[in-house]
Amino acid sequence: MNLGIQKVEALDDGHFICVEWEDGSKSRYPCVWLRDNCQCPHCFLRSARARKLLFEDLDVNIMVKEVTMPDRKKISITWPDEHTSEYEAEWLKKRCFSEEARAEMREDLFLPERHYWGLNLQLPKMPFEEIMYNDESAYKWLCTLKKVGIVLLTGAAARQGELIKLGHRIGFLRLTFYGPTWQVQDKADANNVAYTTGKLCFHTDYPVLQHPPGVQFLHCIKQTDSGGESEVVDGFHVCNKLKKQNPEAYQILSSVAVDYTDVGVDFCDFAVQCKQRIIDVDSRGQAIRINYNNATRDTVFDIPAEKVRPFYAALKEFDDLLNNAEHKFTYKLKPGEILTFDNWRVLHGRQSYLSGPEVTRHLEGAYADWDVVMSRLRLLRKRVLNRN
Ligand code: OGA
Ligand code: NM2
Ligand code: ZN
Ligand code: ZN
Repeated sequence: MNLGIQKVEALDDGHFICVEWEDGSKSRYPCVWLRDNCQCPHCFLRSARARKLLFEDLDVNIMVKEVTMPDRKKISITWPDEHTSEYEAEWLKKRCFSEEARAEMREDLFLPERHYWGLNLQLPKMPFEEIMYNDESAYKWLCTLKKVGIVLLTGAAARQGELIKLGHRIGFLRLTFYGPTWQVQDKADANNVAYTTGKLCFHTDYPVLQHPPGVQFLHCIKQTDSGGESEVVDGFHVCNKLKKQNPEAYQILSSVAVDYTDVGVDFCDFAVQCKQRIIDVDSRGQAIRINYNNATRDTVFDIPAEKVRPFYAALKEFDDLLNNAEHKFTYKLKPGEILTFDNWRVLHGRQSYLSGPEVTRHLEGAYADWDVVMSRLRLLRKRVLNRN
C-alpha cells in the first residue's frame, strides 16, 4: 500500500515511461495515455473530474521530452511543446497496465464475482428497516444482490408506497409504461398476463425494452391462501449448464434475435417492439443478460423458415433446464416482504391462484437500473469503508 517510486525512465524512444516502485516491481505507461490524462487545470476540470483536453489536440504519436521524479510520491513529465504534467504515485499505481492490476481495478469497479445457486439456495434475508437507515446494511444488501442475484427484505409495511421509499434509498426507480410502480393483481381486461390469476412460467421482465430493467422489486401486500408461490432460478447458472450440455442450443439462443411486442395502455399508451437474443453474452461467450418472456415474444418471427424449428428445440432445452427441480427455488411471499432480484440474471415465475369477489393477492412492483444500483453501492462502500 502507498508504495513510493524508486526510479523513473523513458523507454522505446520516449513512447513509454517505466516506473520502478520501492518494492522493485515495475509499471509501464504509454506516453499517449499519460498526455491524454494530464491532471493539470488546463487539461482536466477538477470540479467535474472530467477531461477538458480535446481529442483533436492530442498527438497520438507523442513522446516525452523529459521525465523526472521530484520526490518519491510523484513524477513530472515535460512534453515537446513544453507543457508539463505531474502524476502522483498512488494514482499511477492504481492505473498500472499489468494484467493483475487491471483485474483488481475491474473487480473493484464492477464486482463481477458471482455465487451460483439452485434448489438449495439459502435465500439471503435482511430487515427492510435496517437497509433503509443503516449504510452498512444497505451496502451488504446491494453487494449480495450483485453477487447472488437475490435478496429478500423483510418487515416492510403491508401497504403501497414502500417501494417508492426504497427507490429514494438507492436514488430513483425506473419509469416504464406500467408506471413508476405497478400493482400485480387480477384485473379485468388485463393489459399484461401478470395481471391475471394465471401461472407465470419462468421469465425476465420487460425484454421488449431495448434496455430491460436490471433490478426488480416485488413487494407482497396481500397473499392468497391458494397458490401464488414464487419461483426463481439462477439464469446464469443454467446458461453454464446449457453451454456444457448442448453447445449448439446455447449458440442458437445467444445469436438468434427474437421479436418481442407489447401494445396497450397503462401509464400512457404504448406500442413497443424490440429484437433481443434470449441469452446475451459478452466477448468471451459468458451470459450477461437473459431476455426471455414467453408472453411478450411476438408472433412475428423475423428469421428464415428453416431456422425456426431448431430455434424452438434450443429454447425447449433451455426452458427444461430452467424448470429442472435441481435448479429452481420456490418461496411463498408473505405480506410485508420485498423480493429484490437481478432481472438480467434471475428468472422468476409464480403459481396460479384463485380469484375471489375481492382482490385475493396483491404485489406492488418496481424496477431500477443497474447503473443506479451500482452507483449507490460504490458510494455506500466509500462511506462504510471510509476510502476514496
Ligand atoms: C410480474 C411477475 C410475479 C408474481 O408481475 O411480472 O412476475 O408473483 N409477478 O405475481
Ligand atoms: N409488468 C409486471 O415483460 C413483461 O411484460 C413483464 C411487466 C406488467 C410491469 C411484466
Ligand atoms: Zn495538462
Ligand atoms: Zn415478472
